[in-house]
Amino acid sequence: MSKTPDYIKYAASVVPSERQLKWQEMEFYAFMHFGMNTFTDSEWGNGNEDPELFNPETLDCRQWAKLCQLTGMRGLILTAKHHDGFCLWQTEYTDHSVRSSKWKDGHGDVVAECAAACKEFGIKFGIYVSPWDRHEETYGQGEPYNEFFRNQLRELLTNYGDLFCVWFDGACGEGPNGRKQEYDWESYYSLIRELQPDATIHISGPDVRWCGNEAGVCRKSEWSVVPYYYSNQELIRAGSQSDISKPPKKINPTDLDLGSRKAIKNCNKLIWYPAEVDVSIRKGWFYHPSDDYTIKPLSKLMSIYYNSVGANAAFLLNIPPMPSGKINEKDIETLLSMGAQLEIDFNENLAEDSVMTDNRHLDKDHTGQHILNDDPESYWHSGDDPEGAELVLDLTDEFDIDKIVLGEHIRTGQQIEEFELFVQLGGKWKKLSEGTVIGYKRICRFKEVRARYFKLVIKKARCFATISKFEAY
Ligand code: FUL
Repeated sequence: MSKTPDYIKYAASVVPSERQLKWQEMEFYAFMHFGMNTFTDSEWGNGNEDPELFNPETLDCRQWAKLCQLTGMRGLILTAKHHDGFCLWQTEYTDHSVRSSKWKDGHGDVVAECAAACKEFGIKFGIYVSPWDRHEETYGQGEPYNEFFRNQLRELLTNYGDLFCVWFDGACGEGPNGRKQEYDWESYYSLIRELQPDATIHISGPDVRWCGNEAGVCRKSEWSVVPYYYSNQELIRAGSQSDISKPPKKINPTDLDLGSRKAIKNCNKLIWYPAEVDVSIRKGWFYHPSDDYTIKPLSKLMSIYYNSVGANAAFLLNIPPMPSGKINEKDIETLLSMGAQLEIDFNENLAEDSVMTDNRHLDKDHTGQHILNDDPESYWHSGDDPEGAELVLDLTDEFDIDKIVLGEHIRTGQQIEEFELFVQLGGKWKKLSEGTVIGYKRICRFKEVRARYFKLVIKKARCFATISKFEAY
């Protein structure tokens, strides 16, 4: 057994927080870009829009939440305030809000309606609040804006029930001659920790990492343990959009590998910073009638799902409601078929009542058989010699299988660096799939086989290997 280098021992010791563990289970959730831009047919407002324009006469947040639920989504994030500064809730700190609109004679509150609808349909609710604010006059003055922003945050964090996340955009289009605001990030974070301790802070925040593009593309290996450097606000801002007239940036090729041995070797601080893939179902983030024919087809959405949720990332899919306050029939149709497809694809886990054997395990409480129950805290542990460890799944009869879902027990860290998956056909093992990261979830897809035995081989791991999920569909 070769000696494990210290930097690998360190990487293996980095574990998720409780709130990150909870967030991992969200897997697939919606973004709702709705606000002033919906009424001006734009993507980035300039902050001078007349609040009177906001008038979603038939706002139906129940329709939004129900659709998310039927699509198999576990949450919804609403743009409570986008870059134009118009607030969808009854804020006390600016009159640039629903209060100054025609809608419900200024008494409406989209955040409240949306939070209530999510509760009713059993999905979690989160908020997007843009730090960049083109309307607010204190923006660029330092502390006065930081105070304003914290005050707005406090309202959102206290008046709308439990939030599963707060999404801070890195985008800023002020340009070199624009107003420059020094955000007091730490004070925003501590307020969130104080008022919503379970909420994860995304993108310009310490808990969930932006995958780096808006095209729905994930890295082949999406590591959860990465250099601390990637949570640097300046770096996130630089990678974010700064000019709406230009297409969104792609992943910088030098940032393709964030967490392999090579990528972390000379790094003295690592963090647990898992990826989220955000993409819009249409061309734009906000609703535009001219985008009605840009709705991504089911095949594209399913492929993004498999390449994000199935590759150790989360999938945040944007669905922009129309000025009426409802979601367009075309989006609904596509999303309902997506929900149905997910139901079909994961209809029955055929590994549930199976037998799992291993060629090594830490102790009698961590054998292969411990994977096959619903308890995520019950798992197989290889012991401290993970390389060459094998798990064999015996379905006890032959079934038609085209997907195996694997997951590490990430509470004890991300350990697996290379794996291979085999099926037994005609008495011989045939390779079906191979990869690097397993992490929280890895869905291995292959051409359907009729088989009884499947084998996972750990080719390389950090200090040990664990598996807490091994499902067959
Ligand atoms: C970007 C923003 O500029 C877009 O308008 C959108 O909100 C997207 C999710 O993030 O940075």
